[in-house]
Amino acid sequence: MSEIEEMSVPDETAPHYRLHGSPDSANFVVRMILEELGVPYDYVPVDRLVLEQKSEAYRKLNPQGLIPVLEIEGQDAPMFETGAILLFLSDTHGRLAPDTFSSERGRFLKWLFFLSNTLHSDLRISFKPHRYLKDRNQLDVIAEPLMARISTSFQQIEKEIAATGGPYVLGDRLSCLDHYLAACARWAQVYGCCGDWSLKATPGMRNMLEELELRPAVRHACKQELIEGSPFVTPKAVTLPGTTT
Ligand SMILES: N[C@@H](CCC(=O)N[C@@H](CS)C(=O)NCC(=O)O)C(=O)O
Repeated sequence: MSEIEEMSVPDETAPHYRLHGSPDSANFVVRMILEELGVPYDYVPVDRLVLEQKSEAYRKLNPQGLIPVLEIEGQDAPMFETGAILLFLSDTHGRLAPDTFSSERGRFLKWLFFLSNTLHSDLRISFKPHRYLKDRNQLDVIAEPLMARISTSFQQIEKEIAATGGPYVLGDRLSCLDHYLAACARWAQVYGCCGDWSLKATPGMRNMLEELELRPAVRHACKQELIEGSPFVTPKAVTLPGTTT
């Protein structure tokens, strides 16, 4: 059975999931993984235009007022933090992450935390830099060093792909790292406001993104997230009012 066929087998024993999100926000990563795993889930739209994520009701799910949240049947609290959700889903379904005691586990974990703590966190600043400045006119102060940090992070992953021989971050094995990285590459190209970043200097990553775009689960997730065309290699922003990361 090919990997793509294998991805579409539904897991009948999966707990019930409710994903809260808004088009092309971090829930996109979680949705790609749910689609890859072939597990059923409900989707609860959060209207960012009216700042629904900051409402009292939503903050009961995530006190930070951030998207996404995944409610999981059998868990005693809703989950937030994209990286944690990916780890939970991959481990629960035994796919898209190396097993706990495998020799690749440490490598997987360090890159998952790197994506979450460093790359995604820096990207968040680049999407809304004014939140980190007293004065909007001070954007120049952080724009260049921030973009340098983001480019360096992508370069570090590019080097890892070269070291493992690719095509994926872990080498020949697809994992949720690839989906998380792909979304970061997408957002860096369409939503950053501190300078241009492109795939020109990361050919290994570009190759992985080209493959990922063809996966039925990824294409289905994009459709649900209102993402049109090539999501990662030549991405276009979702123009729905209120949609930015
Ligand atoms: N560290 C969080 C970051 C989540 C995040 O940045 N969410 C954005 C959407 S992509 C959000 O909720 N933005 C709305 C806001 O800041 O009010 C995670 O990994 O889940």
